Amino acid sequence: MLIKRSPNGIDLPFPSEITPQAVFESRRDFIRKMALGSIAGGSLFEMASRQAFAQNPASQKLAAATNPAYALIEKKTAYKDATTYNNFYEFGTDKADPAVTAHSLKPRPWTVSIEGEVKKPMTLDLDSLMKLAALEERIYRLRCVEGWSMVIPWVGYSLSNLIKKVEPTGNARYIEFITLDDKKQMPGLRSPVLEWPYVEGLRLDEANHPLALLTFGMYGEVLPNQNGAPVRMVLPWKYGFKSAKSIVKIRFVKDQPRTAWNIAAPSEYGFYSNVNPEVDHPRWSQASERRIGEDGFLARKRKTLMFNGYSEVASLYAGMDLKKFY
Ligand SMILES: Nc1nc2c(c(=O)[nH]1)N[C@H]1C(S)=C(S)[C@@H](COP(=O)(O)O)O[C@H]1N2
Ligand SMILES: [Mo]
Repeated sequence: MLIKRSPNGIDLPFPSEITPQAVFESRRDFIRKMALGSIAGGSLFEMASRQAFAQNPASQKLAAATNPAYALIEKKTAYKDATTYNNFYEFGTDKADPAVTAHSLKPRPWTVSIEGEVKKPMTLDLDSLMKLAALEERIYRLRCVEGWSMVIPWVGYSLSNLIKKVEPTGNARYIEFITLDDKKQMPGLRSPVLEWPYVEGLRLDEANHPLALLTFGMYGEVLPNQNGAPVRMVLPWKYGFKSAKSIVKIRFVKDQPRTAWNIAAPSEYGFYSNVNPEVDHPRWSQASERRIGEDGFLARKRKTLMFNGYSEVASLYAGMDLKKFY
C-alpha cells in the first residue's frame, strides 16, 4: 500500500485507495484547475501556507459528568490526533486540511432550524439548543468507513430530547441533517467533490435511540471547528460519515432522504452504513481497522466489531438483510 506522511506524522493511505474513483478524479481535476489558476483565490493550499497550524485557538470549557452507561473503557485518542486528522470536506479533502482551514467557520452566533413533519417547528439559537437537556460526557468509538477508528469523549445529549420537544407528526419517518453551506466560511465548497450542502439522514427510530448524540463538545471543551462546531451528530454504531457536522437544519420527512456519500457513490455508501465487518466495501475489507495513534509499521490491526461494538442497536434492524441495506 502506498503511504504518504502527514505533517503530524500520521500515516495516510494514498487518497486513491480511500476515495471513490469519481471523487478522486474530480479532486485531481480541482487540483489541476487550481494549478492553472482557474479557481479564484484563497485556495486551501495558499491558506495552509499562510496559516500556522491554527489549533483550536478559542478553546472554551464545556465540562460535563461522564455518563457511566456510555463510557467505553479504552484508551482515549490523543486530543491532537482527534483534532488534526479529520474528514470535513467543506474544509478540504486531506485529513490535515480542516485543522488548518476551519478557522474561517464562525460557530457563533448560530441557529438550528427544526422543520418539516413536526407539530412544533422552531429555530433555536445555540444556547437554547444546548439548554434543552442536561449535557453529558460519553466516551464513544468513531469508526470511519476508510478503516480507522478513534475513541473520543464527546459532550452532548441524546437527540431524542430534541425530537420529543418538537413533537413529530404521524408522517415523520425519517430525519434529515443539513450542514451549513456558506462559501465565505467553507473554502472546500468551491470544489465539487460532494453535492453541497452535506446532507445525512436517519430513520426516526434510529434517531430516537439513546446512543444518537447531539454533540456540542469533546474533551471537556466546545467542539473545535474542524470537528463540526458548534453542533454535530455522533452515531457510534454507524460509519463516521453518518455523523453530520456543523448542522443548521434538522428536517423531519416522510420519505428516506438523500445522503451526501450515497449521492457521490451509491454502490459504495448506502443509507444505513452500520459498521459491519461482514459487509466489505467494494474496494476494501471492513473486517479490521487501525486505531489512530497506534499507527506505524508495527501497528496492531484491530478487529472491527458488528455495530462497532454497540450491540444494543441490533433490535432496530431485526429482520433486515444488512448486506442489502448496507
Ligand atoms: N458536513 C460534514 N460532516 C461530516 C463530514 C464531512 O465531510 N462534512 N465527514 C464525515 C466523516 S467521513 C467522518 S469520518 C467524520 C469525522 O469526524 P471527526 O473529524 O470529528 O473525527 O465526520 C463526518 N461528518
Ligand atoms: Mo469517514
